Amino acid sequence: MKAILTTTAMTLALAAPAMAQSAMDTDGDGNVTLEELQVAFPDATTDTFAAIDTDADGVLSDVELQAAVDAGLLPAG
Ligand SMILES: [Ca+2]
Ligand SMILES: [Ca+2]
Repeated sequence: MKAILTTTAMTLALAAPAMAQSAMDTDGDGNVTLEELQVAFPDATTDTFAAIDTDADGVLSDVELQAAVDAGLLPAG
């Protein structure tokens, strides 16, 4: 799963411009926290966050969010 997500993230990083993150990053620091994720997705849990946070740095990058949408962890748009 992690390898698949990483591969997807790398592919999307080349193919897709930033989209999902900017809407969720309410404080504009360039990363999406669990709290910011839950604003957009109130049903998101810490398990969901951990599954999306593939590099485990505690925040979600645009690449990680795009990969999550692509993997069906989050609804698109
Ligand atoms: Ca933020
Ligand atoms: Ca991360």
